[in-house]
Amino acid sequence: MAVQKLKERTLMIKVLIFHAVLCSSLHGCFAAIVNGQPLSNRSTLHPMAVNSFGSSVYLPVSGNVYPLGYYSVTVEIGNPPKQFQLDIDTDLAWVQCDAPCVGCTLPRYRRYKPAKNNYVLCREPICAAVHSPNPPPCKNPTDKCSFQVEYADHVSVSGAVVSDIFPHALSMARCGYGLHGSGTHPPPPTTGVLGLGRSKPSISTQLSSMGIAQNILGHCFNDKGGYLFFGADFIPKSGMTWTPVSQSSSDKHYSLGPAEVLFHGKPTGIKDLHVIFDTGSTYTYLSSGVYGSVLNLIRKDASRKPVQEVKDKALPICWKGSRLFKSVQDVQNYFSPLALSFAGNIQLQLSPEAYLVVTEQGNVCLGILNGTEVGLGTVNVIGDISLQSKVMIYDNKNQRMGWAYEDCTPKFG
Ligand SMILES: *[C@@H]1O[C@H](CO)[C@@H](O)[C@H](O)[C@H]1NC(C)=O
Ligand SMILES: CC(=O)N[C@H]1CO[C@H](CO)[C@@H](O)[C@@H]1O
Repeated sequence: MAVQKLKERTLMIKVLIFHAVLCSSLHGCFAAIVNGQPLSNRSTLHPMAVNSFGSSVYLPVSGNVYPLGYYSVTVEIGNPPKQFQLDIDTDLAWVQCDAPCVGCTLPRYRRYKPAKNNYVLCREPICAAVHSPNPPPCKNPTDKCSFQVEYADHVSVSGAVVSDIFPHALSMARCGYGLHGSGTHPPPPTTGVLGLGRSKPSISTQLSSMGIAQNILGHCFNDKGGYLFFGADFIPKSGMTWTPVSQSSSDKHYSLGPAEVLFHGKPTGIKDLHVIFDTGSTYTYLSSGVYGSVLNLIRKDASRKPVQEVKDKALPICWKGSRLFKSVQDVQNYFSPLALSFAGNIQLQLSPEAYLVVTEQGNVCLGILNGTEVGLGTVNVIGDISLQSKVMIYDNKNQRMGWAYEDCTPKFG
C-alpha cells in the first residue's frame, strides 16, 4: 500500500533537489537533483531532451582524472532554465543554491534559487523514500524534508529537499574551475553533483519509473571526457562481461565481491576484497593491508625498470624516468597490468593507465591510494582512474553490472 502511494507521488514530482543549508566541511547552500519530469509531461520532455535517442538519454561528459580530478555534465534546471555543471557521483546529487552561504564556490547569480513551493515537506512520501530504509528525521509533518549526505572522507552536506523542473537533457560542459583538493570527495569546483546511485530517488530509477528509459545507466571516461547514458541503447553489442551485483539494499553503491587481485595476469594471494564502484572518487582507494601489498608488488616490479622513486606534490608515490614522461603511454613497459578477479573468473582489467597518472612535473604517480588514511575502513573504492577506457554498465533492471573495453570517444557532438 505504502509502496503504491509512493509510486504515484513520485510520478508527480518534477526534479527533486536537495537544498543544503548546513554543512560541516562544505559550508553553505547546496541542492541535489534526483528526479525527472512528471509522467503527464512525458510527451513534452521527450522531444525537448536534446540528446534523447529511442528510449535512452545520452550526455556528453567533460573532465579528466588529472589534473582536473573530476568528470561532469551540464544540465538545465528550473523555469526559466539555468545551466548547472554537475560533478558525476554515485551518491546523491546537489547544486549550490542562492541562499546565505559560507564557502560557496559560485557567485550568487550562478546558483540555484528555489521558490517557496519547491520545498518538499516531511509528510510527503518522497521524503520517506529519500531516507529509506531509515525514517525521515522529522519533528512535524509540515517541516521541510531535510537530508544529509556523508561522504566517505568525512565531508558531509545537509539541507532540505526541493523539487523543480529539469527540462532538457543537455549539452557539453565546458567550464573549468580549478583543481580538486585532497580526499575522495573534496568540494567540487562544479556547480553541483549528479547522483547515479542505486537508491530509490536516483535519476536512473526515476527516468525508468517515468517510462523514459530502462533502469540502466552507463558511462565511459577517458583523458578528454567521454559520455554517460541512461537506457539500453548504448550497451555495446559485443565484448560485454556481465556479473551479478550484490543484492544488499542497504548498499547505495554498486558493489561486486569478493575479488582477488591479479598482477600481470597471475594470482597474488591478495583476495576477498570487498569493492565498490564510485564515480565520485577520482582515484582508487584500497584498505591499508591490501594497499600495502599492492604497493609492494608495483614497487618491486618498478625497481627492475629504468625508473626511480621520487617526490612529486601531485600524489604520494611517484617515479621519474631518464626523460620526462609526457603521457601514460610512455610508461606502459615499466608497469604491469593489474586486474580484479571476481567469482566465476570475471575479470576487470586495470592496465597501467587505469592506475597511473603522468604529472605536470613529468613523473608517473600511483593513482591507487591508502583508503584507511582517509577513513574508508575495509572498503575498497574503484574510482574514476580505474573506470577509464571502459564502458561501464549498471543494469538495475537485471541486477547486474558489466563492462567492455573501448576508447570512450563521444558518439555525438
Ligand atoms: C595506511 O594508512 C594507515 C592510517 O593512516 C596507516 O596506519 C598505514 O600504515 C597505511 N598503510 C600503508 C601500507 O602505508
Ligand atoms: C499535463 C500536464 O500536467 N502538463 C503540465 C506540464 O508542465 C507544465 C510546466 O511545468 C505545466 O504547466 C503543465 O500543466
